[in-house]
Amino acid sequence: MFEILTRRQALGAFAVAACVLTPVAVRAEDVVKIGVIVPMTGPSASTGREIEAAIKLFQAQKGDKAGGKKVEVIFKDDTGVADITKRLAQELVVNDHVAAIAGFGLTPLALAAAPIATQAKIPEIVMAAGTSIITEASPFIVRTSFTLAQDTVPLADWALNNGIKKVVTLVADYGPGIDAEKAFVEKIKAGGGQVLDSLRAPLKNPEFAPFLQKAKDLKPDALFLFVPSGQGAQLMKQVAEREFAKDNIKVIATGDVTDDEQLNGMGDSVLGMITSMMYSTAHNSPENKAFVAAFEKANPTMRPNFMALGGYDGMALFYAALEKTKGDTDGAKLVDAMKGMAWMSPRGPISIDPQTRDIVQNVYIRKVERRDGQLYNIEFETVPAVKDPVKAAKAGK
Ligand code: VNL
Repeated sequence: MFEILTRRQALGAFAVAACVLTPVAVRAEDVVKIGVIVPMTGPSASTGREIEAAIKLFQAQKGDKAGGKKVEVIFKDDTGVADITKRLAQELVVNDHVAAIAGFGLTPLALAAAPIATQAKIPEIVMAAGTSIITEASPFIVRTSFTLAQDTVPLADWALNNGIKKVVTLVADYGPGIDAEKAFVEKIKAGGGQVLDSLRAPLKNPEFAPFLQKAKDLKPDALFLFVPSGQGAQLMKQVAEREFAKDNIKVIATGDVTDDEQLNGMGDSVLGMITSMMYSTAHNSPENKAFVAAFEKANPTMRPNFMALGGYDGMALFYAALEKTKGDTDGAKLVDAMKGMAWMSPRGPISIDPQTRDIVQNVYIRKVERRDGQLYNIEFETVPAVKDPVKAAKAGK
């Protein structure tokens, strides 16, 4: 029903409306945009979906404000193609005026964006890719994922301590695979072990069978594996067909292979498999239990894997940096704020190495077990506060 308002009533109503409206209407300069470029289609689509889900969860939990600014996330699908990553990064800088770019599902994609971050002088938060060299491609790169060497060296130590002397390695033939191979081979040799062969399978449409047969024929104590997230199920199916256990050959890997996102579908043949990684869905901490419960509630068909953590913690880092600069989006100031930042993640305690801008974190040795009818990577040993060994070795020289 309409009533005719007195002049005083009308003014009062207007004042109330103005009060209500002011905090809602956000001025353009109070909005900070971050462009997240990930593969959401193509062979690495699960990496993009995990990161997107984790970032959305972070904002649902913590709100969209940091350092007095409203944080707006723009998601872009690069389909896993480096030229597209680069073009999207350029568009995000030029058209959307983003304060940072983030994501990067594969090493070549992270590297393709590096010159854009350098030119635009904005942070590039690497949430997935794991080749050591990446952080050296731009002073604006900060990493919240992991490096392959970081996860691999503790596994090589475990192998040496568990009677493994002769090994064969099989990795995906590109940056992170070569890093994993190098880290494993160097450590095994330094520990008095023997490397019978180092095999590399193509990254695209890999056919693992001939490599696995060759590895089996060499009769090592252990076969070490790395393939990127998304390829583990296919690899482990072919591993199962060869029944390595019958020849007393242990199959060990980085956690990329027994990826939580695919693990449950791999079947009983992976039971007992030993891997190393910086995150397991089954990580036993109150922070992780709360994280997994919230993630699975928001995404009932998904399990958070290590990629989700890269996204979640990358967002935490961006928020914390904005808080520290009090909303100043100057890229160099944001990167400076990120250096040395330390916090408790669902994966355990983490920090950003102020010298290298790489992540320092625990690495866990795990065993695949069935719990409540589901397959999980159950952690049984913790190597605390591991730095990227490649950069640590360079610094020591
Ligand atoms: C990379 C490393 C990608 C580890 C991954 O999954 C992974 C990379 C997509 O640096 O390309 O599990």
